[in-house]
Amino acid sequence: MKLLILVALFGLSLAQHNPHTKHGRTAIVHLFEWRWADIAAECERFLGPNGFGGVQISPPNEHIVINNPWRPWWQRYQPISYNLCSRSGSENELRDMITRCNNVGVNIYVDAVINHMCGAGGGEGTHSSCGSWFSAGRKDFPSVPFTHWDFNDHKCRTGSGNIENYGDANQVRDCRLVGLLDLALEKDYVRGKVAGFMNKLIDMGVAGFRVDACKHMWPGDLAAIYGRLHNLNTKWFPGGSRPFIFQEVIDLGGEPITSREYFHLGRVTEFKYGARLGTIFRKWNGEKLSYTKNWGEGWGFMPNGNALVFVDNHDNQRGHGAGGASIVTFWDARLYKMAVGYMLAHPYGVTRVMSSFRWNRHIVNGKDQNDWMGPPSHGDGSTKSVPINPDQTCGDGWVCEHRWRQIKNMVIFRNVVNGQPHSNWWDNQSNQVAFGRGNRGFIVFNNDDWDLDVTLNTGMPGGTYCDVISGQKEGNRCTGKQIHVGGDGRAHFRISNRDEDPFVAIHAESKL
Ligand code: AAO
Repeated sequence: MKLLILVALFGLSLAQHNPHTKHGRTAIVHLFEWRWADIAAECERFLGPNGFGGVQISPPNEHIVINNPWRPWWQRYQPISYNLCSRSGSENELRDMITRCNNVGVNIYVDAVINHMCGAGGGEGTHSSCGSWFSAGRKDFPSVPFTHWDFNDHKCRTGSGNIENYGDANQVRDCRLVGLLDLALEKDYVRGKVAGFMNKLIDMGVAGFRVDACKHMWPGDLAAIYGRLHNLNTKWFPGGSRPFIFQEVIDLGGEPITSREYFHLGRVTEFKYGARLGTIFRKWNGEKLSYTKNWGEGWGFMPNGNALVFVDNHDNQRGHGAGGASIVTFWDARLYKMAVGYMLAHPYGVTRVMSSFRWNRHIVNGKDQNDWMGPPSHGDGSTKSVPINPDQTCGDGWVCEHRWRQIKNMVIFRNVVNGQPHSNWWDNQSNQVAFGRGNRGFIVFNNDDWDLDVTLNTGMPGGTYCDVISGQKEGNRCTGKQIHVGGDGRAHFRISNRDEDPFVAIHAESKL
């Protein structure tokens, strides 16, 4: 019995499932490829004031610099060292960002690329973001330092040295993912270097990590590395807080490696969520929104306490990774706002909002020829900063989905309804649905090709509420639709299928 309690306590102390968001905040945003200086400003001028809980940043460590194709976004997934200088900025800029974001209650989560270094064909020289010399051919990275002893090639049993078959768990873990030099994480020395890198960031004040390519690392090796991580910096977090860990594992079924193997280590990305939600909102394969009455675990997704969910991510918005053509992105803005709205209204999982840059999408036979294109850049390849337009949108090719009124207001909605149960479900057995979150919020969707006109029990106290999709509450008035909830909690909703955004949401703080 005593032993059991000990085991349970130990398990809890290792449990890195809590995002440690402050002030009851519930959503994080991936500011993909943003510069540190821009993120710092965004925390202060927008994310803090609008209740965002945290930012997932692009990999902060030194990476390869590639000329052909010209400075692709994915060069940052090819580490050269753990020096903290990258396309997003210097170590000083990184530190300044972490401090300024923490000071306004916005956490920073680092995208940690620890499975591998650069591609085996990455050449030799100083074409790296801090100018460190390296040789991919000799597997020599002196500024870590890693040498050929620190890589897995001796363990890999495929002819090419690459992963050839996802049906074989050994090669998925011991061979090279798309030719990337695979680190020997079983070695104490390598674990120490990786943990040192992560600890430096923890001490600087980050709240946790998105760990890249976890399917390609043995859970035991990850447990050993996570076990060496410091607690979070007590300047901003309660004593004893473990770093939040969310692990990228693509599990759509059909492979021997499952998400479940990683549950005890932290949260895991639920890729089924966006793939299925995209199919539903696109109405493919006969899917209907009304089928989502039991959305979440009822759909075979992982347990709620393990899930990190998103509509799209930086890979599958451009055909990398997994999810396929069903994934909805900013390119399908009307559907996208509804899908993100649905995610943020629904209690399942820790939610991540995507914030993208535009690129010259050019699809031939289903494949985007420009899926490599990096962020908006100057002629020398340096990333452009993010200008804010008078209407609060972003310029220069930055999409800033997180600033779209509908999405920003649903992030606030999620905070307002936090902890409330999924309630008062209604559907028309087609693509019109509604649900509430206790007595704190209510949302209605019309994804059918005809109008919605119905009176529903919202569960909300009587009064006049501002719809936060067509507008919002400003002072004593609504800039968009008004919804009148009677003393009995019932309200009448009309949503034309031709409305700019065919959904309506109200919450306790949008009441006049
Ligand atoms: C670049 C070049 C390569 C070159 C390499 C080395 O593009 O041509 O060989 O450099 O020189 C990113 C880019 C890569 C890029 C890399 C390094 O996406 O194009 O390579 O940086 O610069 C797998 C992994 C997953 C990974 C995903 C992209 O499991 O971890 O591939 N995502 C992360 C990052 C990503 C990054 C890396 C990892 C590497 O988010 O940005 O790569 O750091 C199956 C498997 C999945 C597998 C996919 C794709 O998915 O299940 O595990 O993901 O295949 O290979 C159905 C199935 C579904 C299946 C899918 C696709 O949907 O249900 O399971 O089909 O077949």
